[in-house]
Amino acid sequence: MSAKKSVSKTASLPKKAIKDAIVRHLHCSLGTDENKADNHAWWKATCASIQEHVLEQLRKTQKSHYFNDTRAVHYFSAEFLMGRLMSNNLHNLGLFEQTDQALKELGVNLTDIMEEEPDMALGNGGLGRLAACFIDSLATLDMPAVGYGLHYEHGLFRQEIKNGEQIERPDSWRDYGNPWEICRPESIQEIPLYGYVETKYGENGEIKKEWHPGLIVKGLPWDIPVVGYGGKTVNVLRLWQSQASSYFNWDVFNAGGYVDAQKENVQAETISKVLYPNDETEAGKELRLIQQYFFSACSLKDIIRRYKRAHGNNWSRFSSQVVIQLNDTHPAIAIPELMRILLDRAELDWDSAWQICSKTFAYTNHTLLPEALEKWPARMFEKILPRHLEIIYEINHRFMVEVEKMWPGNNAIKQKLSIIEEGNEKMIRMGNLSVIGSFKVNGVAEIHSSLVKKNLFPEFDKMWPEKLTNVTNGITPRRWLKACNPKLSALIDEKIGNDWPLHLDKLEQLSQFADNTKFQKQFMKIKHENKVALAKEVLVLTGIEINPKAIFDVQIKRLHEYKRQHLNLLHIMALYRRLLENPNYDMQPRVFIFGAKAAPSYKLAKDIIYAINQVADKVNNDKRVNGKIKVVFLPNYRVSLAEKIIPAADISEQISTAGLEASGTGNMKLSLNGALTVGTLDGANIEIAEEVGDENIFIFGLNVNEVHELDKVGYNPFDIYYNNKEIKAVLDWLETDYFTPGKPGALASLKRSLLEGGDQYKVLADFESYSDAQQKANKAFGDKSRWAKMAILNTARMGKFTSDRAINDYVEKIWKLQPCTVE
Ligand code: 73E
Repeated sequence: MSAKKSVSKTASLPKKAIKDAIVRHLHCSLGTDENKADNHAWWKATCASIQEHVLEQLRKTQKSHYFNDTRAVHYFSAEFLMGRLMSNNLHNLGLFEQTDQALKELGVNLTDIMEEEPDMALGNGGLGRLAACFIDSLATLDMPAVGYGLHYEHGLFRQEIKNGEQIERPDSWRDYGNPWEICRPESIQEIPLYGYVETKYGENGEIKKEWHPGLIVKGLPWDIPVVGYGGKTVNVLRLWQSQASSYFNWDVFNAGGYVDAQKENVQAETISKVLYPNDETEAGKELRLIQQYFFSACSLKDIIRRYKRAHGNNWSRFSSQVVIQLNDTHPAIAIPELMRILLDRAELDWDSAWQICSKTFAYTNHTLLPEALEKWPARMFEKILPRHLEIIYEINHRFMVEVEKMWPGNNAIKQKLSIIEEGNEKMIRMGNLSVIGSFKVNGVAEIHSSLVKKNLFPEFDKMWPEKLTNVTNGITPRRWLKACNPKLSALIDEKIGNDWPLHLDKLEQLSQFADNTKFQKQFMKIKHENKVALAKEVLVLTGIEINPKAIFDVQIKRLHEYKRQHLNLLHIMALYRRLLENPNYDMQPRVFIFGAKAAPSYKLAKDIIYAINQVADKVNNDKRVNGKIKVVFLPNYRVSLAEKIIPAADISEQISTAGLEASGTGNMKLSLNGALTVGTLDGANIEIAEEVGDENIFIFGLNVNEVHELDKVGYNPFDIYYNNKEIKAVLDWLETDYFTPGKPGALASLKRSLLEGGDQYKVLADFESYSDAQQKANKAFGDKSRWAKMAILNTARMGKFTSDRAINDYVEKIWKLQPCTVE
C-alpha cells in the first residue's frame, strides 16, 4: 500500500466558491438561470464545476508523468463499465459534503440531480466493471496508467420487461452530451483495413512486405478523466470513436461515386456504433474483429507517438517504458499489430521485434467456458487483416520449432498448442496467441488460475513455468461502500476513523464490535433503512410492495445457465409448494430480488427471465402465501441500480456450478455491505469463505473435483428427478399452465434443459444441498443478534478484496511500476 495520503486541497474549498461556480455554469455554459433550471441543467452545471478541478489535476498529472518519463501500464479493454461519475468524482475529490450543502442552499437536492446522469454502460458485466474498478485504483495509487477502449455510441442495451419477457432497447447514453469527456481531435489516428499484401525485394534481395489497405478509417479519441481517491492523480481513459477518413472518401467522391462515398462513411462509423451484448460467448462476427483491431491499433499508435516524443526512433527502451495489459483476448490482435509496426515500419529484424513485443504484453484470462474462448476464421483475417495473418503464421511457425524441441515428434501436442486450429475451417486461436505473445498470463482467482494451469494451458505452463500466475480480482471500496452506502460508511468512520477507503484491511477493527449489542443494533438499523429505501424504489419500478423486515435475498448478475438463476427459481417454487401444502411452514418472510440481462440471442436465458416473472406474478398475488414470499425481477440491471440494491441485501446468491465462475466480483460487493453469501466453492467465493470463516457463510454443493468426478462416472439428472419427489413436482409444475394461464408448456424449455438436455450445469445435483443451506440461512436470520454478528464480520473481513490490493499485486508481479506523485 502506498504511503499515507492526505485529503486533497479541494476538500477545503469554501461552499461559497462551489455555489458560485455552479451558478456561473448555469449562466455561462448552459444559458439558463436558477429559476428556469430543471434537474438536468443543475446536474450539467454541477458536473461542469466539478470538471474544473478534475481538469486542473489532469494537467498536473500529465506534466508530472511527462517530466518523470515514467514506465506506465496501458490497460487495453473492449469494455469499461463506468456507471455514473458524479458521485464518484465528488467523493474522490473530497467535495461531496460541501457540494451537497452548496446545492441545498441553492434549493437543489444532490441525490435528485445525480439521478439525471445516464450510466456509462460500455460493458457487459464483471469483466467491464473490473476494468473500471482497476483504473480507479491505479489513479488512487498514483500509478502512471492509461485505459484504452472503444467509444461505443450505444452501450449495453436497455432492458424492458413486457408481459414477463425481456425486450431490448438501444442505450443512448450520449443523447444529451456527456459532461465528463473531452474530445481530442489533435490525436486522431488512421487505421488501415482490408486490401492485400505486396511482396517486394530490397537492394540486398531481402523480402519486404507492403500492405495496401482497401479502406482507411479515422480513430477520434475521447478522454474521460479518472480521478483517484484524494484527488491528486487524475489519469485518463481514452476511448476511440470511428469516423470516415475524409481524404479517402474524396477520391471516390471526385470520381463521381457520391453514393459509394456515403456507404463508406456508414461503414467506418459503424465500427464504434454498438457494444456486442454477449457476455461469455464469442460472436465470431466480422464487425467484432474490426472493433478489436480498430481500438487496439489506435491505442498502439497513440502509445508509440508518445514514446517517440521522448525517445525518438530508438526502440531499445520501449518494453521498459511500456507495458500493455490485455483484458482477455479481445485486444490480442495488438500483438501481431505491434510486430507489424516493428517489422514493416521500423524495419527491425524478426528477432529484435519479437524481443520487444514479447516483453510488452501481459494477458488476463477471465473464463474457461469453451464458448467464450475466441477463435477467428483464418479466411476472415485474410480479408480484413491480411498482413497480420502472415505474421501470425510466422509467430506460429517459430513457436512450433520450440514445441518440437520440447516434445520431439509429438504431433498431438503441436496440434493442441498451435495458434492455428486445423479442421473444416482453419481458425486462429486468440488464447494461444495471447499466451505465446505475453510475458505473464494471469487468472482472476486462486481456483481459476490453478484451473488455467491444470486444464486450459498445462503444456504452456510446462514450457514457461514462471509465466502463468494469479491475481485475485478486487472492487473499489470508494464506489462500492463509501459512495453507495453513506450511512454505513459514516458509522464505520465513527468507529475506526475515515482512512479505511484507502486501507481496507482496517475494517478488521470492526470485528471487536461484532458482539456488541449496541453496535449490532446500529449496523442493522442502517441495513433496515437501506432496505426501506430499496423497497420504495422497487415499488416505483415494478409496482410490487415488499416488506423491509423480510430477508432481502439478492441475485444480481448476467443471466447465464452456469450462474444458475434457475436453481434459485426452482428453490423458490419448492418453498411455495411447501407453503401451499402446509400454511404453517416455518420460514422467515423473504423477498427474492433478481436483476439480470440475457444476451438477446440466448434463448434459454430469456426463457429463465420469463419464468422468474411468471412465478413472481403468481406467488406475489397468492393470498395463501401470506406475504412470506415475494419475488421481484428488477428491469434494466446496471451499475447505478446495483448501487441501490447492494446496501440493502441480506443474502447474496453466488451459486454457479463449481469451476465455471472464474472469480465473480458481485460476491465481494455484497459481502462488503454486510450480506451473507449462499454460495458454492467456486471462484472468489472460496477466498471469501477463507476470509470470513466457515461460520459466516453458507457454502453448499459439489466442489470442482466432485463436479469433475460426476462427469467422469456419468451424470444422469433423471435419477434425481425420479428419486426426489419435490424436484419432480417442481419440474412437472413447469409443464402445466399454472404459472402461464392459458399457455401450458410455456415454461417447459427449462424442464427439458434439466432432463433431456442433460443438466450440463448440475442444477438438480446441487438442489438438495442448496435447499439445506437456505434452511440454515433462514434459521440464522431468526436469531437477530447472531445474524448481526455474521453481517458485521462479513464487512470487517473484506479487506483483501479492495481493487487497490489487486492493483498492487499486478504492479509487483507483472507491471513493475513506480508510483508518481502529483502536487
Ligand atoms: O467470473 C467473472 C469475473 O469475475 C467472469 O465470468 C467475467 O470476468 C469477471 C472479471 O474477472 C468474464 N466476462 C467474460 N469473460 N469472463 C466475457 C467474455 C466475453 C465477452 C464479454 C465478457
